[in-house]
Amino acid sequence: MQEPFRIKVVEPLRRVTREERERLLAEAGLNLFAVPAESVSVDLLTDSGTSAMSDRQWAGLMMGDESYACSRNFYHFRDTIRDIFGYPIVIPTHQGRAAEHLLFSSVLKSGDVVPGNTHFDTTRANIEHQGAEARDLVIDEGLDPSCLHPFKGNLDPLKLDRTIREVGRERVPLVMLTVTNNSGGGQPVSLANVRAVREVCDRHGVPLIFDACRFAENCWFIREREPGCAQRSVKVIARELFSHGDGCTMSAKKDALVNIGGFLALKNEGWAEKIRNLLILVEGFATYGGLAGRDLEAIAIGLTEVLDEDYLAYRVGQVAYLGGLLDEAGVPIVKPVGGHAVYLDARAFLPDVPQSQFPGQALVVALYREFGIRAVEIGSLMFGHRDPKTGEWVFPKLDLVRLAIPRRVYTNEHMRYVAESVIALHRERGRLRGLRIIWEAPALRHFTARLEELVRP
Ligand code: PLI
Repeated sequence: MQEPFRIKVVEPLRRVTREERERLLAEAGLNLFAVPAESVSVDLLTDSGTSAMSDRQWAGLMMGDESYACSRNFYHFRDTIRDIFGYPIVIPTHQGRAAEHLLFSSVLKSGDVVPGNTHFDTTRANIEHQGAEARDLVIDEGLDPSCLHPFKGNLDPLKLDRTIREVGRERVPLVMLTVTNNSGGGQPVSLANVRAVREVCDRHGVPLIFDACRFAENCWFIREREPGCAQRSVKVIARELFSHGDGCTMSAKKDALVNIGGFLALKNEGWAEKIRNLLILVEGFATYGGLAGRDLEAIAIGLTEVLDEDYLAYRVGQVAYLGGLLDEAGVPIVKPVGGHAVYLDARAFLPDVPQSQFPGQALVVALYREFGIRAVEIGSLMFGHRDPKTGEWVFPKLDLVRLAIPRRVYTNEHMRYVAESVIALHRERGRLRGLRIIWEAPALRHFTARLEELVRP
């Protein structure tokens, strides 16, 4: 589908030579988070905070009311969220992880367990920061990169029930459902699954909280794939989805089409007072939460725009276009293609590089060195850790490379360049080497780790 917008402002891309990229990679310790963005040709590191805002959103910035308390924009923000999500309590935060931090510091205690489909890295880290355990219970199909299940983000209700029984209700303060399931390949969760998860939660009296980062893309998939949903609007589907939950966290940097912002929304007051008190301590007053009034306005407008079905058809279509080109050429990708990104299956791409040598990161390094494309590893570097009891390395089941597509930023010609580059790399895959870590931080190591290439035996 053609882009349902025309381009009013452009940002030039600099040409970067292979020699320059080689030097920058060496300086960055083979970590793409340390490479200057200006030296990247197509930046697919993340779809987070990288959207192009619309003319209406830019106009909204000019309508910012920067009063300290109860600014006009807060009411627009709050009412838009109430309208879409149906949760009356709306707490702005400066981004998604701040909402997670506020929620988890207010409701978790050491030894708790938080079941979810697949926790995103900041979610997991914030849960672990409280001494609790983040437990991933995605359906088995979600762990098989080639399985064509339409809702591979679903949380397995049986595993959930078993987990709550095993650990005891008192150690499970909430269940977290991430839509779409980012760490599991950007795969959607079905309405039927949400209802089933809700049933299990009700049986045990456990609240259900959504991580709503990519809710519109998730609801688009529901409309496209779930029986009985084709005639319903994405907004109506979203209302039903969230009606089964007790609240949500959201990074507005995804499906609110803005460059910064987030929120926490709740159905009832239970946890809200404690959260608001903490908000005032660490983020800001309850009506701005670390954001400017103009940011709240841009989010309110973005949340409405993201539900436009022409936009969603184009958005999900562009990601599918890239995935289709790669799949046709035999490049191993996670299928079906997710909502915001195409995920390369690094273990299948580089079968000779063991997980202990970070096949995903090896691919990420080669994509930048050869083609100036920046992607992100979601695999052994991000999630690998030593078992606290045995000291053995534990690696995730999937080693993925995510090509995340910023919203409304790149054209399909950019997508074709990316596809041709990945296909060329796939042909040359025998030349790629594994990596080893030479420095790492104790948590979220993928952001700052330094690595080097292993010498071929
Ligand atoms: O980057 P934040 O703090 O606004 O949001 C954190 C966050 C929470 N949940 C999920 C599912 C995310 O995807 C997420 C952030 N994602 C990033 C940065 C990404 O690159 O996917």
